[in-house]
Amino acid sequence: MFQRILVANRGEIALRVIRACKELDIEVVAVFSEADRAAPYLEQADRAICIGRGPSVDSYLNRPRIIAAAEVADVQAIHPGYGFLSENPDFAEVCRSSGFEFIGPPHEAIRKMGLKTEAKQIAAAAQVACVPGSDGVIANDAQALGLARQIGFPVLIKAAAGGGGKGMRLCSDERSLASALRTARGEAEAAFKNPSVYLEKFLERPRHVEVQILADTRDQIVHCWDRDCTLQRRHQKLVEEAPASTLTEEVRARMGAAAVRLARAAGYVNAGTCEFLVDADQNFYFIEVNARIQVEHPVTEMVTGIDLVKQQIRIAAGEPLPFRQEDIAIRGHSIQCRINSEDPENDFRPSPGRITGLRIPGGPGVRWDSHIQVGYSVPPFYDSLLGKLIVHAPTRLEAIATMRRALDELVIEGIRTTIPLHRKIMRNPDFLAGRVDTTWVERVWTPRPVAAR
Ligand code: MV4
Repeated sequence: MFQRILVANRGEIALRVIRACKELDIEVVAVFSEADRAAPYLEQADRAICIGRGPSVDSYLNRPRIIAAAEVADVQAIHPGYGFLSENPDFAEVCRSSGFEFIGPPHEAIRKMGLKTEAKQIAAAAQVACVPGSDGVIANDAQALGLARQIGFPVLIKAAAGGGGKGMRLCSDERSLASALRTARGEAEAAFKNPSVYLEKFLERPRHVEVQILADTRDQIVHCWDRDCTLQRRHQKLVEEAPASTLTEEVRARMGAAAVRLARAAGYVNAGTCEFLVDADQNFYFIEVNARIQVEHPVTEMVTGIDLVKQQIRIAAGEPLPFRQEDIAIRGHSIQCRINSEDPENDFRPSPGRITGLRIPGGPGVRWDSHIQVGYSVPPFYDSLLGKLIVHAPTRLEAIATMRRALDELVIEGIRTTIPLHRKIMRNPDFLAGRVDTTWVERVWTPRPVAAR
């Protein structure tokens, strides 16, 4: 096992990795930007090293600085967390070539999964159903038109190097296809330095269900069942649940098996997620792989009892998975609400600033994963996640009741947060009945002028 690990991240996920290291009796080195110098979680690391100025490009995205910190601190491995460099295949490769284990997939697997067209081709070869669409990137307008006519409009044009909803373009008729392709290529080039796009049938109002994977370096691959992440706003998830309550046990088992086949075909190692869209008839279609630990990983931990971050570290150290598929059961139901420093009354405008008061919820079935403290100032440079409120109870309705109670206990003063929105969602009849889809938050919770209703 490693003696010392560097955490190349900040905020709640940095603290989450620090906590896992403590429990594994591994020394942990944090890095921080000048904007995070006073962050209280840094004291929980054994050592903290400044890697540059506030803006991410000068610090958490600055690869030479992070590698230099790893050398100075003499660590054996680097945990990238999520976001920042976590899915950058070049960084993973540089870690390994600099003598540090990258706590994530092999750089070859990250590279393959980063190209959504390649991930889909691997999935299709592994008999995993994909959304009907182009086999690979679009070569020219004529090819796109022929294909769109075949699968039928509306179609969705997606950036091959995109993901997470970035660089998507909806096209509902033949007339606008050429211009939609041109715009999508331009956006893809600007955002990802890669103009390649592919085409898919547009699924109306799908649910977003993902399967958690763990793969060790000895060819053992298991899934840890599923999460429902349908509640999103502008591709930012708001509420996540495990298990996905709308799936039948038969569909759930087939989806897990499909995710394992895909991971095996991709040569995947460490923790990862296979994302699927699910239609009203429970048909599921693979869309992309997330080659990292995800923000929503705690709901899976709560229902399976598996510590995914500790497993990531053990896998990177070459240890075999300590369980088999048949040992992984779902116990009860878990829900996570993402608490952001954003004003839901004002188009979710970021609300950085100083936290002047804080009451953290507790009691049975409640978990609070957060780096914030009273007196802590939320810097303006990074994403707005303040913390994750997670609950676990025997059933979905009991979990919602626990979440309501925990949200009422949670008080964050000094800045605006998404807590009031979550309190309303947890009392909404459509949410209680599971009658939501990926367009629901924007349809129901976006304030519109009265005349437009
Ligand atoms: C889709 C889709 C409908 N049809 N693909 C958005 C995030 C990215 N991972 C995939 N996304 C979508 N892909 C087809 N062929 C609708 C979405 C989508 C969505 C998916 C999951 C959760 C929220 C969403 C919100 C808008 C669009």
